[in-house]
Amino acid sequence: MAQDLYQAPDYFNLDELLTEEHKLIRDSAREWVKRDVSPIIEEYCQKAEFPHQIVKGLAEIGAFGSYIPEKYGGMGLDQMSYGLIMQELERGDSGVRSTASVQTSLVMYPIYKYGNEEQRMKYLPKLASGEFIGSFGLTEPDHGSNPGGMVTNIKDMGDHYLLNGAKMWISNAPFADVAVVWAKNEEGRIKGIIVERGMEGFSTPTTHNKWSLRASATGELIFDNVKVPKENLLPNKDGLGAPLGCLDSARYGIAWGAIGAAMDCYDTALRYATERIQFKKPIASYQLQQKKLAEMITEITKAQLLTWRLGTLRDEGKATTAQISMAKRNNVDMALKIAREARQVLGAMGITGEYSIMRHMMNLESVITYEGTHDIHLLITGMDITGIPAFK
Ligand code: TGC
Ligand code: FAD
Repeated sequence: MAQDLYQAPDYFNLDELLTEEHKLIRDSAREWVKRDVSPIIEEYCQKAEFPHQIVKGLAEIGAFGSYIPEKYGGMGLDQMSYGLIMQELERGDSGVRSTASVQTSLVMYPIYKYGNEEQRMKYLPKLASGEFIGSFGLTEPDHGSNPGGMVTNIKDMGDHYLLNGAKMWISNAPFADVAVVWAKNEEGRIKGIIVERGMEGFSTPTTHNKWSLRASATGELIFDNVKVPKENLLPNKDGLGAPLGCLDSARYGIAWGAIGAAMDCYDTALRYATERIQFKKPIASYQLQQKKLAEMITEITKAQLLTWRLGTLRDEGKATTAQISMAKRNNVDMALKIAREARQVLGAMGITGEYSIMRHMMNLESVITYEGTHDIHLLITGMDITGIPAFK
């Protein structure tokens, strides 16, 4: 990749709405991405390999457990800070943000929120430091948008649970040390259970040949009569609401992350347009290119304002599932459209790994699908405003 010359756009002076601490946290994540992610990420994407060497740095900048209390190894930060870190990580690469959002919102959060004190003390500090990497198993081969139909199940065997079933499309699965897995008990009630690598009958095959999120490892979680100790069951919540509660947190992070990807595409296209000469003038001097750039910064600014407000509501404990869903849907869609436009501004150069745009564009095709597809989020808004669920 060409040298990282990124300058973050802030058209409506949103920095003035952030505290000094927010800016410090954001800037240290930004510097880390510039120093430790940008120089290597293209190579790892091309190789379709997760860059394990970034795990320590992710832990150091507070990307693992940003808002989990310090007692458990987290950073005890507010939601705005968590969002800003996710924005900076996805500015580097959606796969890097994915690793952090799964670890924080989908693994540490359920253990913190639904687990008991022993489970918190056993797992959270190791996940916060990056000694353990976690994964979250909700999606199944036959149950993606409809996780409530899952067939993965646990049977109470007296001194342990017997776990059977399979999860698919699971981020971090191929090397995760622990997995928070959602399964039905004999009464058909959904429960969360912590499965550890090495348990007999538990395997995690890698999903190959992805054109998207190539620097993030994706795989399956297969459970063939896995004996899971009783103490690994998350005791404090059950039902579909338990995993959906984790998704609120992860979708919130994605709403911020997508802005990061969009800002990087816009910044790259703006610089390129001012430097690239055609017909003896910079292409930025042509109205068609200006229209593209003007629309991009407008959409980014609208998303920044929406998401800053969402962060404020979340810090006040008032953000609803439907508000988070709208921000995830809007921002990812916005980022994907900007990536496509920005790629065109770069002409043929836009398809190469010299620039980050094509990589963002391909990554965003996953981001618009996971954590609820664009369509599912439209239906969540539809249900919220009409009171009528149109999923079924
Ligand atoms: P529904 O009947 O609406 O709800 C079932 C129960 O859940 C409760 N509930 C919530 N509770 C807490 N937080 C929320 N956000 C909640 N939303 C709903 C609800 O009150 C109800 O409770 P109860 O007590 O009555 O049982 O459920 P439904 O089956 O009709 O489904 C609704 C729908 C379609 C919106 C939901 O299933 C959905 O969101 N589907 C999308 C699936 C999805 O997003 N999967 C993501 C998998 S994880 C992932 O993609 C990670 S990618 C990570 C990365 O790499 O970054
Ligand atoms: P489907 O549910 O089969 O949907 C296919 C199409 O039908 C979509 O366009 C959808 O919008 C549409 N559709 C479905 N239902 C309706 C409806 N009622 N009305 C209208 N249209 C509908 N999952 C995890 O549990 N953990 C992870 O860590 C994880 N990581 C992922 C990483 C990657 C790279 C990817 C691509 C996915 C990941 N997922 C993960 C899975 C992801 O959450 C699912 O792919 C997603 O929820 C959609 O499910 P599906 O792919 O089975 O699509």
